[in-house]
Amino acid sequence: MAPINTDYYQIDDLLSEEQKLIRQSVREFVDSEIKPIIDAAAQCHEEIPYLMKKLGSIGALGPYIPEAYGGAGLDQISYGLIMQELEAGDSAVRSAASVQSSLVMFPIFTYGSEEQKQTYLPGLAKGDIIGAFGLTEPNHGSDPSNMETGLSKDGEGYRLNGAKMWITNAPVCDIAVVWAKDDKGKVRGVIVQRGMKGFSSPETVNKWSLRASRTGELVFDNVYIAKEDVLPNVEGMRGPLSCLNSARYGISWGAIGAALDCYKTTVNYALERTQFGKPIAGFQLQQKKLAEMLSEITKAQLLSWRLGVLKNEGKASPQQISMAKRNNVYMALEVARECRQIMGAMGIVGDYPIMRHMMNLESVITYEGTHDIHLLITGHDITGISSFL
Ligand code: TGC
Ligand code: FAD
Repeated sequence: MAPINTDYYQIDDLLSEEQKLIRQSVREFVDSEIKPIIDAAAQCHEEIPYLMKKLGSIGALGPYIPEAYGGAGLDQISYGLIMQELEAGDSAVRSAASVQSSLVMFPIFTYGSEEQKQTYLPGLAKGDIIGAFGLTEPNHGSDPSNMETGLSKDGEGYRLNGAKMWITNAPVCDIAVVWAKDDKGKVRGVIVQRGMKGFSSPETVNKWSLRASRTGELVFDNVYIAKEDVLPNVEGMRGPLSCLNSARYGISWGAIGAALDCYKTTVNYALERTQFGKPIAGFQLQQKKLAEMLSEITKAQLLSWRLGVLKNEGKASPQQISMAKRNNVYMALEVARECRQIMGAMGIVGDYPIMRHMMNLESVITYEGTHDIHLLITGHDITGISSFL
């Protein structure tokens, strides 16, 4: 593929040498370990072998968790760039890293006891332990605060009953951070381990999206939870929603990676493919599409970079994160759809990544808060009136 300029506003000038090196090393990993096998994995609905261990070996799990707990101690822009490069490979790869980093390591690091941190974080960072995050339920997706999964007192510990649905890595997880309501109706986080009596995790099959990622349920039938397995330092919806802030931020970068992979592939194709005696890139209609794509990609890059700066300074609000997640995922999905058309019939085959990214992004625009929910979060911020109540 000929090199295509995807840094139209010289955002690279805003990155440190370390951030650029990190991006380059993850890009090389994706080029050598993911791109050659991802189409076959997605076509066969199979996970990428040893993905979590491989991600651990390049420092992509818990990049911003301190080194003392096995993380890489990196800043938030480095985390974003890692997510961007992983999702250029496939959303399933970024999903694996998002869940492990932001939805499992983040809550254990932020709300866990010292013993929980020591027990789980180093293994999660290496990919020796696979984590899952259980918030969504069969009857509660966008409104997790109405969750039904219950944590009732039983002697020194608790009993966990209920079910979570649509959970990334549920069928293969070793542990799951699960959110449930206690006897007082307070939301608590617990760490459930594979093998606990009454815990099962059936797989959700026949997905047309994120086919290289395993999705499933987490079912709890009177599972005994020792008090040591409860996250001691958080109560209420702030617990799970703060994890989502971190994951949604990473997705805002990841979506740029998927968009860039589609865009670069399509510019090259349009330059090579000849119809009516000239490259299709020479037709005004196709140039309009490419120009609009690059404009939207550039705006998304600036949004995520600025959000990363705010995050590094501890100033990013959940509402700003919602805006970036919503904007950038929609942008990527629109780019994928336009690329699919520019490539004609070639856009539908696995020789090119377009259709795979497009189908993946249909999940990404739904999970971590739907496109509508993020709009309503912004509406609430503007007006001070919640449309959810
Ligand atoms: P609301 O009354 O607004 O708030 C309840 C309490 O939570 C606090 N809070 C937040 N805290 C931190 N970060 C945020 N983003 C927060 N948003 C709200 C809030 O301050 C309040 O605290 P307190 O102490 O006053 O009680 O809540 P609500 O029930 O009206 O719901 C608001 C809503 C709809 C925005 C929220 O529930 C929501 O975001 N819904 C979408 C659900 C969602 O995103 N689920 C994602 C599941 S995980 C997933 O999809 C993983 S996919 C991973 C992959 O494979 O990559
Ligand atoms: P619903 O909440 O039923 O929404 C359906 C439609 O109604 C949407 O268009 C929505 O925008 C709209 N809607 C809902 N409420 C309103 C409102 N108030 N106003 C206007 N419109 C509204 N969850 C986890 O906890 N952990 C995971 O690891 C995880 N991984 C996932 C992996 C995949 C592949 C997928 C697809 C989902 C995953 N999810 C996970 C679940 C995901 O977070 C939910 O699907 C998402 O939050 C939406 O919930 P829902 O599907 O129940 O849709």
